[in-house]
Amino acid sequence: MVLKERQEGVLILTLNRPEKLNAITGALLDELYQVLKEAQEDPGVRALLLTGAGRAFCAGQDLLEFGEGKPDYEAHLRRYNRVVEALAGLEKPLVVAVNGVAAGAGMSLALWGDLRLAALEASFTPAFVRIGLVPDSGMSFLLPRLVGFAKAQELLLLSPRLSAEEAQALGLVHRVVPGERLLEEALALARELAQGPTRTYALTKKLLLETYRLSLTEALALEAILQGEAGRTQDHEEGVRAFREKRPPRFVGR
Ligand code: T3D
Repeated sequence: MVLKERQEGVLILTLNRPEKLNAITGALLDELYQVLKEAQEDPGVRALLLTGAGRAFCAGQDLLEFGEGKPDYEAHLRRYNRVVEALAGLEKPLVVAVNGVAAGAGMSLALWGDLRLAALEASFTPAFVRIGLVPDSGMSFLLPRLVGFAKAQELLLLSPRLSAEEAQALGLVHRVVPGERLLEEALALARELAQGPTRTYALTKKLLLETYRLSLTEALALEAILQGEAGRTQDHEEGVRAFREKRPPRFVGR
């Protein structure tokens, strides 16, 4: 259900249930969690790229997974939450290539990307409220941070279907490209990141997430601690040396 392909330092993950618009099942969540955990621990993986097979990125929870029965939502969400924690805590950059519709938890997955590209024909819809559910998979946390509280209220209560360009105007997407160039552009970006100072990316991601809940004084203290850590990396040394020698740096990710 999750295809994996390695291209140099980039791990490409493709949600692969195209006949179901890559809708999420418990089994898919467990597989995704496993793959993310392995990627986190593998020093050879220095950037990830997530996309969907077929015409959709991901239609969110598979609404037919539980047949006529109702799932125990609280228990089911624990399977979601560990994936979201793995994405949020991923110490490597994640590029997301939204190739088609991203709905519900599928939209959340897309938003957890550090850099988000969308095909011109992609679309985004929170979807939760349309089936009487509250936002989950981190959507209530991330959306107001990305678009502001007022816009998040509107998106979550009305659940419109946004075009890729509308999503870009709101800051949900960084770049919109023609569908036929999406993977090529996303891969070029992931490759660029895979050559970068991986540890520094991890620390930068951590700062961006953490400082939201901190006071200025606490945020400055955390910056100092993490700068201390970044300053001890080989990549920092190399960056400064390369600057002095007027040449591009050769980062090793440590
Ligand atoms: O534990 C829990 O369950 C709680 C967790 C919740 C997390 C969530 O993600 S809640 C939100 C769940 N997702 C949705 O509500 C989205 C439902 N789907 C749609 O609104 C639309 O299908 C789309 C906007 C995604 C795409 O629309 P469109 O017009 O491009 O395609 P379509 O014709 O509606 O769908 C094509 C097929 O995919 C269709 O099947 P069929 O008729 O060809 O056999 C449709 O039923 C199927 N499909 C689409 N979304 C889902 C799905 N099948 C199962 N689950 C889906 N989410």
